[in-house]
Amino acid sequence: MSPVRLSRATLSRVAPDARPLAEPRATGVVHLGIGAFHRAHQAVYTERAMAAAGDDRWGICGATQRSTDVADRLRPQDCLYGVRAGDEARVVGSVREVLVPGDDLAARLSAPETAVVTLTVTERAYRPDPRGAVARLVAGLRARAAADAGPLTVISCDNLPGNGAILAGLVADLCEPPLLGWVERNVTFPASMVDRIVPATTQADLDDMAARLGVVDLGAVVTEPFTQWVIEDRFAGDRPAWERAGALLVGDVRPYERMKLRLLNGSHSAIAYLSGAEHVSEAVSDPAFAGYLRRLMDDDLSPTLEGLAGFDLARYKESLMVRFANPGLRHRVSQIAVDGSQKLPQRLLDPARERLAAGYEPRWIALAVAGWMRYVTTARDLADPLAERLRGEETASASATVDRLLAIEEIFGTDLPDDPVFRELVTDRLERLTADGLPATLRALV
Ligand code: CS2
Repeated sequence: MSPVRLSRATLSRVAPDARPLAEPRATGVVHLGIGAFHRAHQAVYTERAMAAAGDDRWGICGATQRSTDVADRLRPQDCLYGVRAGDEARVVGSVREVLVPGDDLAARLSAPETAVVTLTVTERAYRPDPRGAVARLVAGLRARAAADAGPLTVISCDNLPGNGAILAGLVADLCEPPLLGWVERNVTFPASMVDRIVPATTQADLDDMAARLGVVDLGAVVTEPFTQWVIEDRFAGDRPAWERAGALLVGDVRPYERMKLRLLNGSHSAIAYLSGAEHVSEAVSDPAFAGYLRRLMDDDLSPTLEGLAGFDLARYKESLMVRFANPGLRHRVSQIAVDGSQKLPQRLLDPARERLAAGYEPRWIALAVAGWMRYVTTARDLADPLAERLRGEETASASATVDRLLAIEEIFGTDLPDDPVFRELVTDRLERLTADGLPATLRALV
């Protein structure tokens, strides 16, 4: 492996067609939560937008929430890093700066050149927390109001329905009245739907990137060719020309958001808690499990989607199966299994509710929920903000486990525990999974 590290000074070693498309001269975007997903998604759109529009004001200042790992990797590389999608690898040049906790994020957020803030802070960051990402954002807004630094658009890119409105509500909860008035006049919170599968980078990925670029890149990310970004067109001020990079600016994000959260993320969670596979591609290569996923999507999830007139849903679902099967993406199911208590409601429980209200049994959702219940009672080192309350006796009966977990209102609300159909379905599925295992359960049900 070449010992030379990627940086502006060593870019000449990289093949010309793999060099950055743009070299930003200002920092118009602040991003909270600069992980692999941001680097493979919004940062790529922003770079393409700058190149397409010949507008170099949209460099990104990325902030990390807890660790300094991303900063340690990117700072020595002048914030350059490679993205490989399929067989194509190239260096992305939109990130200009990485801040760690303790750095002056408020200064960036209150700089007049900053016009847009994007966030990928994961679902758990949208729980009230006076020290979390939202609090840091509010501190920045306070500084911006004091500096009278102009309007700002804040775009949540996390997998939550109505993510813009949720964020606006959390911000409002932390603002004192004069600040709240300023925010209402100067800041918008468009909703957005983001999609690109980005597995955590492995050492093998780093080695592969070094071989492709000819320089060592410790910030590399590997992703799939597919990418999608749908943004509610409600900007407070200036913005990158993201539509020139393929983003869709629309009046109403909801139909897209629901479709993606339920079909893609809902299937992902079902895979994570049920399949027992190590990688997503292995799970879907089992015909019985793939058959289950199709029933889940067709019978329980698709009927809950609306506002997609003219959209080829059958084709979308087929494309999801192909994306899941991608053998080049070593997407570990353990990565998806994290924080299930924060993911299940919008992915699987809302559609279950809607099916029940329409008089149908959400049979396949119930199996995925039972899979999650089995997972949280048997997993070691459960990564979930509710871990303490989720853990239970492995030897408890299925109905005792279902009773215990359904009672967690933050996850199941007050309606689902009261619904006898849902309770019975989940208990039946959990009994079968525990007694017979997944293959026999699928043979009996699908
Ligand atoms: C996944 C998502 O980890 C998870 O919960 O379902 O990260 C998924 O890969 C992305 O939303 C795809 O756009």
